[in-house]
Amino acid sequence: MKKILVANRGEIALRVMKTARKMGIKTVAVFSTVDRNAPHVKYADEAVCVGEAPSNKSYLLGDKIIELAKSLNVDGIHPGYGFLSENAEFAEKVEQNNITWIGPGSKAIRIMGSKLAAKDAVKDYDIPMVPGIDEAITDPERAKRIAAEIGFPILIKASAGGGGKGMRIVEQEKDLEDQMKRAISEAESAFGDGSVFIEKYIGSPRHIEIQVLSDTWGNYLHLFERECSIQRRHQKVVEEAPSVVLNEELRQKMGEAAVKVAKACDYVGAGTVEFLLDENKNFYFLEMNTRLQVEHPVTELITGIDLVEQQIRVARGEVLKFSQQDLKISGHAVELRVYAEDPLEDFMPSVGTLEKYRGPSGEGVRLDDGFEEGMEVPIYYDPMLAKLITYGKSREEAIQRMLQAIKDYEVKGVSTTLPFGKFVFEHEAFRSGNFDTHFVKKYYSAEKLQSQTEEEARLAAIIAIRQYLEDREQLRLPNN
Ligand code: MV4
Repeated sequence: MKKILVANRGEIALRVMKTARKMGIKTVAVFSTVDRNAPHVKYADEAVCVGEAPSNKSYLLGDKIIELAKSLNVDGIHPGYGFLSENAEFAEKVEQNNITWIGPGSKAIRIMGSKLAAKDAVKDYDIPMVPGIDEAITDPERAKRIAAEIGFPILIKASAGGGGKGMRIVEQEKDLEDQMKRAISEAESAFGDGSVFIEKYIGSPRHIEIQVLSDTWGNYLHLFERECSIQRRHQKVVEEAPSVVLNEELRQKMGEAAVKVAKACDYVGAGTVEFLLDENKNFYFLEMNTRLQVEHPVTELITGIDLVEQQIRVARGEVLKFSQQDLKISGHAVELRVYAEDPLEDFMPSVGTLEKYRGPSGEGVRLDDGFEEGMEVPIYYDPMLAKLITYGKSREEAIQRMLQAIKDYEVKGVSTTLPFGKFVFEHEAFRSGNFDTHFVKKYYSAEKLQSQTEEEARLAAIIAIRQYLEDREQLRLPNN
């Protein structure tokens, strides 16, 4: 493989290209008109414009991207995350055009794109599932019987949904029929597929996911877990590896279950198996993400494995050069997603120009970003500016480095989630490890962040005055 095209933008396009370059592979960037001067375009060896700013006129134009790839003699396409990364037809077309798809096969993408198909695929593999049903349901009477069996509250989920879309909690039987009708029509209009199913509602779960990796020769590995419970509206904001709640035994069990899920769909490459972990540390398979995930760096830092390099090697048909026994967790990593959003205004996207943009650096600090000072934050795409990742020998050291890095990060012109990150990393619940997916809802409010910031400013002022008075005393500065 001599040349790869990265069908993406922003930090992930850059991140993929960096590994390609390290491996001696040439890179091709695609870009929309608003991204003409973006870092991923400047970094690439070659770059082509695919279209106008809206994604469906540029980064989502699969056929056009394949044509461009062919005309530039590209050997492989890496889709990053989002956009075309979980589009089975696109993956197929890439391969049909004799270009290597750097991702899992279309079969795995298709199965895992449907929650019911996923449940069906793994059913013979002895994987813990949330109590519930594994087929679409439309009859309210049947739903009532099933709900009575598993017990309220229950959760109605859309088979085609993902990231929490189309989910409804039902507390009692009298609401079930109505909620089910709504869920079906919502799923119908949102996904063009009205299939819904029922599960027991797990009230205070942690979201733990396992990184898996496999080659085309039948070797499957897991690279341990990531803790992703700190999220708001199904958008992750803080991730870490390893999780503080897993012991060796549970880690091994979940890792083995994740590998089985990967085997069940003949998975190839890097993928992620999501689980819920309840208060009693029972885990349940939720879904599999058939792409490189945003939060992959925390896994890279604790394992020393470059996941993009492995994706490329596997796509080239190489055998994985390490086994499960070779993999060890070393140290601890935390990640903060830095969004151009205002944490004081309910995380509204904050558009504008990066009048000042200086990222932190230092020992144990990794910054995956795709922006530069002076750039405008486009309104057309995800407003994530950067991922700030810190590493330490211990969790405490990783957190301390994170807090210092947040302090050192200078952004002017847009609001960011940096102050929110500080709030999380300083919070007692996060520090103690005693939190679940309700962390943000339970502990965060704009008022708390505001008063915390004001209190810090007040203390800083007191310290400055004290220092001034002390200096004046010692230096016998003129008292004017
Ligand atoms: C659940 C659940 C509780 N019980 N399923 C949300 C996104 C989708 N991937 C699955 N999700 C959930 N499924 C049962 N049976 C709670 C969630 C959930 C959640 C899961 C992971 C991370 C954050 C979450 C936030 C709210 C709800």
